[in-house]
Amino acid sequence: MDTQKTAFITGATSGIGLAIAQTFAKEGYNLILCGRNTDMLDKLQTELSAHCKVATLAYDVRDKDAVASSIAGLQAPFNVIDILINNAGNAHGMDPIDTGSLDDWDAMMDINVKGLLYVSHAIMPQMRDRKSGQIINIGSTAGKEVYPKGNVYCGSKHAVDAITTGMRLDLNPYGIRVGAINPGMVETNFSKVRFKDDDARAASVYKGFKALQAQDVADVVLFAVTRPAHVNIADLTVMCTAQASSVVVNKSL
Ligand code: 8X3
Repeated sequence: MDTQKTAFITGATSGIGLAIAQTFAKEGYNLILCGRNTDMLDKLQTELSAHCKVATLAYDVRDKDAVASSIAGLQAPFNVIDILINNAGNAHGMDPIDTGSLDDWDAMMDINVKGLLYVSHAIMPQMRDRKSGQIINIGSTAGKEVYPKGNVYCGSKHAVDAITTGMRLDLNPYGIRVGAINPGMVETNFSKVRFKDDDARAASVYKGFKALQAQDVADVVLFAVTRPAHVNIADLTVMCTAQASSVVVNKSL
């Protein structure tokens, strides 16, 4: 990289976000890493500082005041954010719509949708004023199709899909690149969270085939941010070879 860019990554302490942080660090991006797990944020800051400058922000993305004040409080060089990776998000529960849990629904809409908006709201104005920047929202195949019992999770990811398009339209006058990377099944702690620490049920999701790994998605995100300035990866879906749709997965490969 000729000039050192700064990337802001939400949900950076595990899974896809962690892989993006580690990948970007090795490429020399300065990093602002966000998450709730302060121990992991401290550990990452120590580890990744060997490669780049690292700032950490510990907040719950659902807390709009904490999001706004912690981003407003960033000092140089972290107050100029070139790349925003809206990665934080999860599934909570997998129930038919008529028996779904309100707490699960709140968590998914608050984190996957409103959290993304709160963070973006705090960062988009500086990109607009500088007339440069890149925003990548980590969507999902669940934002492209709806599968049985996916209901509200799919709804939250469809919202991410629509919001990504809205951002691209409204930020177009300012030369800001906006795109979504939509992974299919990725073997992280995603299912462990979805199934509330039922390890056996979570492990069964990825049995019998080779799912995407977090690093596979991080590689795609790195590809998106290393394109020339006139190229915007607007909408990219990535699945493992065994997966053809949300419900068609070949477990005999
Ligand atoms: C994760 C993909 O199919 O587990 O966003 O919902 S899926």
